[in-house]
Amino acid sequence: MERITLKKGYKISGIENSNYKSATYKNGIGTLIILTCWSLMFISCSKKSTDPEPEDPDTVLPSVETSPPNTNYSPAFPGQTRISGTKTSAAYNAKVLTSSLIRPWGITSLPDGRFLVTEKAGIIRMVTSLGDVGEAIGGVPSVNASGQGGLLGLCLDPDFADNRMVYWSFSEPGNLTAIAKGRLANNERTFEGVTIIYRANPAYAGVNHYGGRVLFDRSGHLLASTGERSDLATRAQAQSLNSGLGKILRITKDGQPAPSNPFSGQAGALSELYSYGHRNPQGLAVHPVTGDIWQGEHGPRGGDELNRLEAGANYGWPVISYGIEYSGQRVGEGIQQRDGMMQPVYYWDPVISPSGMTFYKGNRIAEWQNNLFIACLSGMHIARLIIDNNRVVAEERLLVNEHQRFRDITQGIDGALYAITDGGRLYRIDRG
Ligand SMILES: [Ca+2]
Repeated sequence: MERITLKKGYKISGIENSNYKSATYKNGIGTLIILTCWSLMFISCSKKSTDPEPEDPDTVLPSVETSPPNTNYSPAFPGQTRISGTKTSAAYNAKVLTSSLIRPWGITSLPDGRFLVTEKAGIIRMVTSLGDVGEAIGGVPSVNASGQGGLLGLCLDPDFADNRMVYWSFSEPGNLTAIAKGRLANNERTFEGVTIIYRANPAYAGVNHYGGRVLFDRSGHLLASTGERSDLATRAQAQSLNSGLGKILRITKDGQPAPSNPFSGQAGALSELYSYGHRNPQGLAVHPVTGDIWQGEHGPRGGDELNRLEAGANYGWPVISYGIEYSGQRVGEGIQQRDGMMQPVYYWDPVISPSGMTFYKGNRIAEWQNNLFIACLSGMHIARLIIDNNRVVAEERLLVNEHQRFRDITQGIDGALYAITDGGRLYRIDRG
């Protein structure tokens, strides 16, 4: 397929056209633009020393998705799925730092350049930026590691440098998503004063869809994602304001509802809810410019979603979805839009299984600035999304040749990206 290079062309094509056919340009116009860009390159070369930020040309490619969709559902707006592809122009490489982690699930960056990593079986370890893996840190409450459960996501207190507090999500025997916190002891061998600060009730005897990410927002409150526990018996609770299932919760460091929450004081609603109608959200990230919370969730067959969260909003599951049941049946009434329910910013059909995600805030690769990177399980790649004006305008798949189920990704203090895989690897992805 022909590749056309043009400056910022994807922004126009990405928003106004949903597929490559319309995203490509008529050859004459394309040639003109290429010639213009070529001329501009000569000009920019000659004045490079006076131009502090020569912009890289952005490459518009066909959509990265070439497999047929599971449904014939139409997107709600152009560019909501199968946006134009793009390709990082800077050289970068991915190095395996270690392969000896065991089912790692969450990774977070410490101020000194090391990392804390959770393992599904119920362990938190320190890992250095060279890939040296430490012993299990003590003091962690036991988990139910059956099915999709276990020790899940983790994050540091915004004041970690002073208070050494760490927060993590896990499936507590019983059986529900819970949030714990503890102080990393000075000797780094144990967590001190560990307490379980929140439990997403009701408990349910299934072992799927726990959600499991935790993240501090800019107001210093802790966001936690919970799944609807997968089964038809509990699924509808994603729409219920008095259930902790299928939600994004916003709590204080002590596990109490954050005071400014949208349903605070409303009869019949849990005050800790921030948004609802979620299926199995495994990705949370704060946009580095807007401060908005972006969220990724596993959909049914063909309905993985990227959402931008608004306080009190209903994200639709299981009433609306772009996917179908794995059996092939429609979900509910088989509708994709309804008044009062938020549309995903972007969706994937077939699914990629989006798990942990992070916005890139480093300067190692300038063109990645403020892009969203999503660790994908069944997709076996890292998705790079260029986002402009709250829309996805281009998509790239990174590390596809590694054939790994990527579970989480974070940025190190060195400005490189670090990603973990179900197979036990830790990658550093950096300028090459
Ligand atoms: Ca949704």
